[in-house]
Amino acid sequence: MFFEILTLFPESMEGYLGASILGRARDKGLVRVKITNIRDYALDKHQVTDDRPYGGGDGMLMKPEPLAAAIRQALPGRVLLTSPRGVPFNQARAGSLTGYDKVILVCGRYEGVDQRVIDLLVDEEISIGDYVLTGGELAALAIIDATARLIPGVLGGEDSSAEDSFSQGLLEHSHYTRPREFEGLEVPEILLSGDHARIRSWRRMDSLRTTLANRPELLDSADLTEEERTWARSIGWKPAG
Ligand code: 4FV
Repeated sequence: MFFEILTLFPESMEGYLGASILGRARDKGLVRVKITNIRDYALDKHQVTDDRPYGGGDGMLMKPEPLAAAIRQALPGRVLLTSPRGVPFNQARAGSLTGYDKVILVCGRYEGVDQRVIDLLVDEEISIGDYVLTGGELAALAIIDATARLIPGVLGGEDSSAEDSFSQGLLEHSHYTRPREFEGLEVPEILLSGDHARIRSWRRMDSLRTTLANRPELLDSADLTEEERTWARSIGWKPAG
């Protein structure tokens, strides 16, 4: 899979994209990442990439010409603009992005970009959360990370996406490793039992408990057995509707 990132701060991306799992995936050729500096497409002598907003208001905007030229040189590909106005990014969207040969990630800066670039060249605006960043670079990294790790072969044996939060519509169960006792806290006995059926159901209950505590709305769309629904209600779940 090929990701091309369009940014005014290419230096801010290399570190993360060169490390650990993503770095190895690039070395293995499973993931290709090209980082393009939008300023290289600002053709005036001062390579200006921002300007004041029509209609007044604070802050600056990304000029259309350099951005449009940078996007066009990267085509063909699925063009995503990272922006707080965007459709919420989630695990399902990460999964569907693996279906594209190339994804082009446009990193906004300043107050945003000229709307005409969005109308002419952006396939979708995508948001990683209801807060405002100084730039879209972190959002682009999050989208690449969440998508790349779903590509077969990217996660080695030590990791697997099968048990991921959201993979079963619930938050992930709690995890424990050695030592058995840490600062007075023991590992739940059942996890030491070797009884995999009982361990699986403990983990399922733990996922339900954690999901009810942190993301109760997920329970309404999760695929639960009748027994799990009864148990979830017994610990306080109030199904919507
Ligand atoms: C953002 C987000 C985000 C807004 C102004 C870039 C910044 C600046 N991107 N999810 N939340 N972007 O805050 O994706 O242009």
